[in-house]
Amino acid sequence: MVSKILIANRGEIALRVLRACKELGIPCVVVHSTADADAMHVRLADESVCIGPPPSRDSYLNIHQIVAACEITGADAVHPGYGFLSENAKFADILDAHDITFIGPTADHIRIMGDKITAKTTALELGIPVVPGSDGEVKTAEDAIKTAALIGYPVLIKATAGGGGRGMKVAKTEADVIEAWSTARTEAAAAFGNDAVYMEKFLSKPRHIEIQVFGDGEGNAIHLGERDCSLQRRHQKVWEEANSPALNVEQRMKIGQICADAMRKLKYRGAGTIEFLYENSEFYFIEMNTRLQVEHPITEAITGIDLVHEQIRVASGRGLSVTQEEVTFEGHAIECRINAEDPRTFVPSPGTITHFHAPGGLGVRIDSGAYQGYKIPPYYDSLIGKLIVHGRTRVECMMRLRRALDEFVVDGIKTTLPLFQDLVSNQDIANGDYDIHWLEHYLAHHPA
Ligand code: MV4
Repeated sequence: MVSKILIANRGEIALRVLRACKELGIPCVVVHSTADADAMHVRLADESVCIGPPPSRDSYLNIHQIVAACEITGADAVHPGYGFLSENAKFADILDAHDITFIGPTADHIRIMGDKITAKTTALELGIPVVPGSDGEVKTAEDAIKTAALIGYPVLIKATAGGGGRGMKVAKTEADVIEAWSTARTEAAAAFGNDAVYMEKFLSKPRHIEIQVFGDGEGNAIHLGERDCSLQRRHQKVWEEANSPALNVEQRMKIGQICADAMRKLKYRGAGTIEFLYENSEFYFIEMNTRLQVEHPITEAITGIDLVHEQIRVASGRGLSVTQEEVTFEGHAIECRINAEDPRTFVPSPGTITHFHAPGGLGVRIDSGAYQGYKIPPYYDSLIGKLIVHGRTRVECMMRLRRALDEFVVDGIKTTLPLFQDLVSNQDIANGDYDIHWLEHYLAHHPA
């Protein structure tokens, strides 16, 4: 049983986890860098430990400092949030060796999904549909030509150690494929210290749809439907929704059950997200994330299930609080990521928030550690909060979102709020008619 949780993260997700701990009556400790001494979650935590200077590698990524903070405070579990050490198998192993519970999957499952070739092979074996492509690594130039001819052009070459869009090369014809393969390998070796690459059919206009899964580590697993995360810029999600405007209930239940069955076979533990590209009514697995995701609140909104409570339950050996039959999907939810950035160029805009007023009312949730007078440090990502809106229908959700955006005031810094004002009134968005390229195309054609 988990008796005291150390939160190894910062910002809105540290606050999110802290709220779950407080509701469950579990004492919690936060660790923070010197740059985050004034953060909201540090004020609200039962205990806090300063673990180092601002750079992440000296603080939020410093495993030894975090383990020491557990020992000093008597924390017997760590919630890693997202980013930082959340998908670091070595960290999970080290906590295990210290008899500290990692609130997440096993180190082995993190490792399997962290290597994209192994992840894809595993997905295929578990019955999940994958993108047509090479059988594992493409090791030679001849192999690259042969595989591409079999798949059909265009093809995409991806680094096994990449993920999230890093280390990809397109080859449109046989004339390009050797150079693309060779460049991909060189860049992968330099970026990740691993030159293994694989090849896939390039899907030209897919949506990005991901399935939320949850396992108890003992062979029980459920799915919590999907999120459509197609609206992104440079692999940074901007707006996410659940359900996807592209799916009907039969499609949702079919892909969801495939994913839940796969997680049962894997004996997966904790929260996971299975990422798909979706094109011409077909799902194609690309990657699995073995952590809680930024956009988890839209799933919470439509299912009523607190995903962090579930993570803590499972980590404590108490299993899931619901069966698949008990999971229902009610209405529609949208999340807007409020970043301290220019709303057109996305250039970071750190500094002091001189005025802050968050919207409220029925169906409106704000996950943010921001407050009037808060100084956003320049060292970390620029997410300052999330606006999550829920309605009985997608139309009601959009009406409520427009109203909530009108109430939202953040002064003193630039934020992405004006972009959402534009998107909420856009006809394609109203129709749910967008793919992974839509936002970049829109921004190119709608300068400030
Ligand atoms: C692809 C693809 C098209 N075809 N794979 C980018 C992030 C990484 N998770 C996988 N990515 C892609 N893989 C095939 N076979 C297009 C992308 C892609 C993308 C995927 C999801 C969300 C946004 C994206 C933006 C550009 C490219």
